[in-house]
Amino acid sequence: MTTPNETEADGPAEKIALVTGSSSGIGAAIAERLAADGYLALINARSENAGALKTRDAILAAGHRAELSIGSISKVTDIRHLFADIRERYGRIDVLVNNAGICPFHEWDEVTEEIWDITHETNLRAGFFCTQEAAKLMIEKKIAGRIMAISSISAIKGGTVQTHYCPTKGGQISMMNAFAVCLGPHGITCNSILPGTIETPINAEYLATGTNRANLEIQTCVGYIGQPRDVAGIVSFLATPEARYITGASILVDGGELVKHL
Ligand code: RM4
Repeated sequence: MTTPNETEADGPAEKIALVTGSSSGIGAAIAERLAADGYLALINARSENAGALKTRDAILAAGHRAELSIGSISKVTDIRHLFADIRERYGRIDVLVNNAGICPFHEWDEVTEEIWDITHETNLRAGFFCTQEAAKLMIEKKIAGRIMAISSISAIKGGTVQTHYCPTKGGQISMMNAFAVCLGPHGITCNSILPGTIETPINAEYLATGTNRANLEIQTCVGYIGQPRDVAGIVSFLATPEARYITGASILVDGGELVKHL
């Protein structure tokens, strides 16, 4: 049996990393970081929007490689199209970061079936079927790949306006754990990253409201809110051969929010 990450791929030497939802925020920072690490970063967004173009152009301007991989991942058929395109264009995938996510803030008694469904489709179901497609291609090409989910501290900690969102984040962890068991024999690792509050468009309005920012800052050990690059660093490490023995792990990147009891 080959040692994980020592398998030889039969595709081109170029390594491919797909980051779902990478037109802004944490996803964009991850794509930039993986491109800086030498991957051809595939920027995914629902449509060829300004953010996706900006992310790609920033990577190219830095002298690294990126291409757009546009397509919705909310329906399983769309996901299969996206991966068929990746297979045709590159013939391989080395890293999949299941990052796409939404967090429509709503009080628990205002959550409708539609809000529940779209949150679960985007945050959990899409990650499952992207992982299924990526893993098939990795196994076929004998690639000791890396699969990650950008979960959240909210998988563990409740949030007043996140009752529908928290279970999607918990689900991502158990899903990565289950995939870690299935894919470990192929040298593929599956891990979850749990960011705390990170400054991104998803929470820009929330952070700008009243004392929300100050309240969140004080909840951390370090006294400030994290930046997208703080999450990109751990993704970068998990993608390396040095991280071959880390699988089924849940890694907090929260400025110590979870351990600080006020
Ligand atoms: C996170 C966590 C953060 C919030 C985001 C939108 O997973 O709960 O505090 O800013 O969701």
